[in-house]
Parts: sequence; C-alpha cells; structure tokens
Amino acid sequence: MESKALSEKISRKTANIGIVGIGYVGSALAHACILAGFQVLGFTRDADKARRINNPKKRRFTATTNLSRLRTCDIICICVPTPIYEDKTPDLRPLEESLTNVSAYLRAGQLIIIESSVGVGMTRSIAVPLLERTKLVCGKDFFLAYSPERVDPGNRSFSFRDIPKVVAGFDDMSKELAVTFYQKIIALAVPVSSLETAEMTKLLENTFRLVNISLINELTEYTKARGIDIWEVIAAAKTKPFGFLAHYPGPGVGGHCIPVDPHYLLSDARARNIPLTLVEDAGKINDRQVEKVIARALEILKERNGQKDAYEVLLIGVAYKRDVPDMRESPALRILESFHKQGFTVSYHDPHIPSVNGFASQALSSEVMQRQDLLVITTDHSAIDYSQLLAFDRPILDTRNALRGFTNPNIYRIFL
Ligand code: SAJ
Repeated sequence: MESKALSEKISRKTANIGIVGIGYVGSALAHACILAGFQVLGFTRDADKARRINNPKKRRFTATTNLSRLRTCDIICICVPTPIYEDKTPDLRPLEESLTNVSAYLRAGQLIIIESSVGVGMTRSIAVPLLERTKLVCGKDFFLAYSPERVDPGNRSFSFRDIPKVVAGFDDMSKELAVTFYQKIIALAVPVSSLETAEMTKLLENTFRLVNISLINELTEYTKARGIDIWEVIAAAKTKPFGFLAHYPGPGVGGHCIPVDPHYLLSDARARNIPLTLVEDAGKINDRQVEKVIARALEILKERNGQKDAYEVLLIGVAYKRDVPDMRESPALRILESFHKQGFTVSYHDPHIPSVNGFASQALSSEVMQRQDLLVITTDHSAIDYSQLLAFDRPILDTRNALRGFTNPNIYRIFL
C-alpha cells in the first residue's frame, strides 16, 4: 500500500523531495528535481546557506536547518561528504549523523536514497541498522536505495540530466521506486541487481581514474628521460578511436572524489586480506608528484638565483582542478605549505579562490610579479591570461601544460 501511494506521488510529481547536504552534489540534484517539477526542501546545518536559498521568488526550492521537517518529505536523498581521516581510513561521521537525523523523523512510506560515495556493503551494514532503530522495517515500512552521485564540477559538456545514474534498491520495490523517481529527473536511470553492485560501480569509476592518472604520471618520468613530450604522445594516442582514454600528468590528484573514494575500496580489501597492489601504488605515485614539483622548483631557483636563504614564489592556481572554486585535497596547497615551511615568501593567485589557509589571492600586478623568483602554474584556469603572465618575464614552472605553444626561454615544463 505504502509503495503504491509513493509511486503515484512520484508519477504525479507531487512527492516532496528532501535533500540532506546541499553542497555541489545536493545542489545539482535539487536543481534537477526543480526543473522536473518537484518541490524540494534542502537540509543544511548552515543557517546562512538556508537563508540564501530561501528566496521568495523561488518557492520550489527552500532550505531549512529544522530536521523535524524531514517527516514532511516523501523521498529523502542523502548527499553528504564521505571523506577519509588523515590515516586514509573512511570517515563516516557525516553519513552516520545524517542517517541518525533521518531515522529520528522516519515515517512509513518514505524512500531514503543515499548518493554519497561509500564502500561496498556500507548501505546495508550502516544505513539499514541506523534507520531500523525506529522499529520501522526496511523494505516493508520504508524503502532504501543507493544511487552514486556523478556530478562533475566544472564540466560543461554534460548537464545533470544527460548523465545516466546507476540505481540499486534494498529490495525490488525500493529499486523500482528509486528508478521511477530518477526517470523523472534524468534521461537514463540504470538499475543494477544489488546495493553492493551500485557501490562498487562508483568505486570502479573513480579508481579507474586514479590508476590511469598515476600511469601517465609514472610514464612521464620515462618520456622526460627520453626527451619526448608526453602531451604530444597523449594527443597522438587519442587519435585511436577505441581502446584509449586520455589522462594527463599533473602536480598530483586533488578533489573529494578521486584521491578519496578508492580508500573506501582499499580499506575493505585490506580487511579481507585481498591485495590491491595496483590501486595502493597508484595513490603513492600520484602523491609523489608534489615532491617532484617542489624538487624541480628548488633546482630552478638555485640555478637562477644561487643559494639564497629565502626565495619568493607565486603559485598560479590553488584549486584542485581547472575552473572550479574548490581546493579540497588540492596538491597546490601541499606545495604552498611546503614552500612556506622552507621559509620561502610564498603566495598564490587564483581567480576562483580569494583566500585559503590564511593566504589571500595576489593580484598579478607588476609590483608583485617583479618580486617573484619563480611562478609555478599548479592549476590551469581558463580565466588566466598566460601571455600576460609571460610578459612579466619571470621564470615559470608549468605543471599543467598551460603554456603549450609558448617558447619563451623562461618556461620550465615539469614533464619535459
Ligand atoms: N587529474 C590529473 N590528470 C587527469 C585528470 C585529472 O592530474 O588526467 C587531476 C585533476 O587535476 C584533479 C584530480 O586529478 O586534481 C581529480 O580530477 P577529476 O577531473 O577526476 O575531478 P573530480 O574529482 O571532480 O572528478 C569528477 C568525478 N566525478 C564524480 O565523482 C561524479 C570523476 O568520477 C569523473 O571521472 C571526473 O569528475 C571527470 O571525468 O571529470
């Protein structure tokens, strides 16, 4: 009975959608639900964020810090971060807190969907017990699904609606309800046979990327030794219309997905004594990129300035990737901290990040630029005028091939 009523409300788009966690994933999902005609209530601990969202002109999307309103939602999507601790083990506190909050107001007939990236088996082993504390029974009184987020910050090629979504249910009815919901907001919902299959799909997607980035970072050491431009090699390999997907060398791997999610796989594999040596090594190879950038920068500084007590260095870009205002796990921050610890006068310029860790983004003024012993391009934002950067005639270490095509003698390329 409960499922029929919910299915009807989804089909008529009168189901009230609750989204717990309105960061880049929750916001994108909220927008897609609104576009499809649903009413959305965002749940956040940040009262200012709630106030910013509650714009009288936008009645379809409101936000609140009042958790008791979870009871009014027919579908609740959990889109909170699933980070890792310093020791790289899963930090499930945000997810467990959200599930505890949802369980406090859980009522019969609700569909709970987890979108946060989790380890294999975590939906079943963590979400079900927390939700069933209310004595309501999963699959009977309420429904539970898992559908990993696939939001790609800064990607202009695919809209939320264009990106298929993998969907699994605790049971068939849960899956059916979740597929019916997603089919209202995106072009393609991809049902799979189990929660674990959907959890592993997400981990495969991001581990695939981690490993391929580490492959190209490692191969760059070889091509550099052989005087070959790896970027030209990749461009040539991309002409193969099948069986190749380009990845590029860089200063390391940042963001809240690629350097993080694979540890949800590794921690469970280790616990089961299943060696995933390639994945373990991939993370180490990518982490070593930061040390390579720092070592090369020091070589250039000594070569051009002799031994000095302190050099002045400006990083161009601290975001974890091009054209996003996000610096989580950004390798540029590790480079910034390292130069700072070595006593350098170090600063950064990033048009998307006004300040971070007590540093403020520097304007590219003549006064600032003339003082620099070295510029390091750590993020290749589109908004930066690289020819203007070169006009200051300062030594530049390019870790992103942002200066492709330029031949100024002051350019150093980490990959050549
Ligand atoms: N990076 C490289 N070389 C590459 C690609 C990325 O060094 O060839 C670096 C980036 O500079 C960044 C980090 O790796 O520091 C992560 O880059 P990313 O493009 O993978 O960025 P994310 O973390 O936003 O990844 C998202 C993920 N999407 C989801 O998790 C839903 C990922 O699964 C996507 O594959 C990726 O976007 C994408 O394809 O753009």
